Formats: sequence, C-alpha cells, structure tokens
Amino acid sequence: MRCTKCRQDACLEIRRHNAAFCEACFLGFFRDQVVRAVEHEKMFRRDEPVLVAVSGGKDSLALWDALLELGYETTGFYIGLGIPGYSEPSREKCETFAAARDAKLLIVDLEAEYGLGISETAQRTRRPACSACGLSKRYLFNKVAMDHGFGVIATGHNLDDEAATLFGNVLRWQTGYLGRQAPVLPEENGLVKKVKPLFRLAERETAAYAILRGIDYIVDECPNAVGAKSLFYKDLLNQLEAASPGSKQAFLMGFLEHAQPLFHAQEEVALHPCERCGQPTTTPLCAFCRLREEVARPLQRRGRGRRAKRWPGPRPTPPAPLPLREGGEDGPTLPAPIPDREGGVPEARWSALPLLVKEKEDRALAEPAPPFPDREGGRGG
Ligand code: Q46
Ligand code: ZN
Repeated sequence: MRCTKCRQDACLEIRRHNAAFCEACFLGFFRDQVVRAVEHEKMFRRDEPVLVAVSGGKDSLALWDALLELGYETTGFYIGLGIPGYSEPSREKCETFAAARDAKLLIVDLEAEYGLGISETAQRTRRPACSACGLSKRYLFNKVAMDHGFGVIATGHNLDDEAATLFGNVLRWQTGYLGRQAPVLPEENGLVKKVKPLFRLAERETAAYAILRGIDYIVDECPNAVGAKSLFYKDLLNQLEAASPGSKQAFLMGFLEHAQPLFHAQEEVALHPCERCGQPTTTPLCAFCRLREEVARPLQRRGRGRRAKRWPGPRPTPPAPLPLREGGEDGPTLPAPIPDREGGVPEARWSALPLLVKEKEDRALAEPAPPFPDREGGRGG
C-alpha cells in the first residue's frame, strides 16, 4: 500500500478518508487535524496559555505532544486519583513525558490534598468509582484552571470517545447531555472554557501517533473501566465502522452540525458560587463539597436504617478490603514499557504498527458482545 501523499510505503490506512499514510505524512495529517479543530472551532489562540489534562494514557499525551510540537503554550495537569496499581504508573508516565520535553506539569493528589482517593471514596460512599472520579475531575479541572489563571482546559477525548458518548446519550435521549456535548464548551458563569482538540481523530490514530512519536504511555485501562458501558458502545460502533467506514465520523459530525444546536438551545441552567468553595453549582453546596462531607462522616452514621429495609434477610457480605497500595500484588498487571523512547520508534515496533493498531479493532470484532453492563463508566483524557 502506498502513501496517498508521497507514494512511499504506507504504514497506516485510514479507510474513512480513503487514504493511507507513511510515517512522516501521517504525523503531518495528525497535526493538521489538530490545528483544524483548534482553529475552525476557535478553541484557543496560539499565544493563549492552555491547561492540558493528562492521565498518562495515549490520547492525552498524544494531544500534549502535538500541541507542544505545534508551538502552542501548554501546561500539563495530572490528577492523582488514588487507584492502586494504576495511579502510580500513570503519574510516572506524565512526569517522564514532561521532564523529557522540559514542559510544565501541575499535579494534584486527590487523596493527599482532599482525602478523596477514588477507591477509598467509592468504598466509603458506596458510589460507583467512576461517579466519584468524574465528579472530582470535572471539579478540579475547573478549579485548577481558574486558580492558575488558565482560560481554557483541553482534554484528550477522541472521535471514538465522542461517538460512544453520543450513542449512549441518544439511546436514552439524555437531552441535557446532548445539549452540552460539543468540542468546545464556552466559558460561562465561573466555568472555564473546555475543548477537545482530538475530536476529529480516531482512537487508533492517536495510538499510532503515540507509537510513532515514541511516547511512553500507560497501556492498561483504569481497572474501574472494566464493564463500562462506554467500552461496550465503542465495540458496537467499531463493528459498524468495519462494515461501513466513515459511519462513526458521520454520526458525530452530523449530530454536531444538525442536532446539537437544537438541544443546546433548550439548555438553561442557573449557576451560582458554592457556599463553601466558590466553584459554580446549581445547589447551595457543590457536589464536590458534598462528597467531601460524605466521606468525612463517621462510617457508622451513614445509611442508618436503610440497610435493614433493603436487606431484610442475612447481612450483606462486607466489601472486599482495599487492594495493597505498594507492590501492586492485587492490582492489574502493569504494562510493559515501550522500549527506546529516545531513539524514536524501534524498527520492530515500526514494522508492526499497522498490525498493532488494527489488532484492537479485530479483537473487538472477534469477541462476542458482553452482557449489557449495569453501570456508567467513562475514560480519561
Ligand atoms: S479513570 Fe475514573 Fe475513568 Fe477509572 S475511575 Fe472510572 S472515570 S474508569 S476515565
Ligand atoms: Zn464547593
């Protein structure tokens, strides 16, 4: 297969564009798509400081790398979520990335600074981990951006993420969420502008970019993502895409062009400062401050009386103890590091690239659909 642009050997086919690219032309294509998103959607100016939310995963680090390469003024922002076996290596990936590029990285540790490590918070409040996590991330993105004088925060959400979110919201006609699903959420009422510069690029393209650029990212998903609906929707959309290339992009772009403005017009939410922390909210105390209260409450006082109603029979099994933090014996297997960061992509890795990025899609198609999961999940940028 030949590169559509330069006729050299191609390393990656992009069927929805009816194109294939060699390494150099693919990196150019990727950066062009980022610039197109930033400029066309008026996300930020070239001289405007941007806070880039990074998780240590391929998408957010690919985004940060592309913005740095393109000369944008960026600072990374990492949140230590307190998820054993996952948070420590993901933080290391971000720190190594930033150090290698002499880029500034802000770090907030939820557990140390707020007493809200996600695994422990989930246990103490009996909430799904992703609910506490999403709430905390949204809060800190806004607060840290404001505290440090950033007018805009960028996340690594890609085309697949956005299409899967849209699919889920359409399935249940979540009109409020549909009105707020956009590559740019403007600054308003104490909320900092939020942007998604990768929304035109598919997940396998961000993976290819990260591999070709030699970015050492955390390969494993967060352990709490197992069984998330969003992954199930992605699998469904990948099957659709394999049968009809371009479907995912048409689904998302068509929505953004034709339908999103109609849902957005219906959205009118009055925000005011939280009585405790000053962040915007619709209630007297914001959800984050209420979560902190809930976690700080003594365990024996929470839910008194409710358990007897729900469980009239024998007492339920108590939750499993928290996995060990050090050593990771109970955590997920850590990914093997990508070798040879400094020297670019090693030859073996380079020649395997089309297979690597295709492998995930093939796996999704080969595996039977999992039973319908029963909880919401999400992903990081
Ligand atoms: S990090 Fe957080 Fe995701 Fe892990 S706990 Fe769930 S929401 S799955 S993006
Ligand atoms: Zn608050």
